[in-house]
Amino acid sequence: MCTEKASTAVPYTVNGRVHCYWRVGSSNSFADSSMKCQSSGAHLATILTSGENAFVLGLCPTADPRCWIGGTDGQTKSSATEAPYSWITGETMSYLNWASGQPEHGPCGTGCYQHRVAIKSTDGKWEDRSEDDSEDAICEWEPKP
Ligand SMILES: [Ca+2]
Repeated sequence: MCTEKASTAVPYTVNGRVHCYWRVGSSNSFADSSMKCQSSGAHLATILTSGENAFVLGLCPTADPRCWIGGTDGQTKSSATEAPYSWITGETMSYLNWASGQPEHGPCGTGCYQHRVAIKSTDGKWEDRSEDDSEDAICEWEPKP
């Protein structure tokens, strides 16, 4: 079922329903990664449980420092405002797995602040990063029952 969206897609069951996940490689900005997922009818992965976090972590190669997931505070990089984080699907960010001291909103250069969420390949903890960072990304698709 999952491979109808991507040849490498693999299933994981969240709250009783199978979701499909795959990695988009070649390193892209958050926006480009998000568009790549959307072009397959998917979205950047949203993580609701520790089990789902561990599964997504398993798809992020340890050769990379981190992979994009679908968390954002909705601010652009020039904004110093720290807004509440949520998932791009509108799902509430209830399960949290921030790395120590994160999110700290950067900085990422002059007038640049971090507002997008990536999962660290080493330990599965989350960091906020600049929207322009080049990272692999994890897409998620929820098939209709
Ligand atoms: Ca950060």
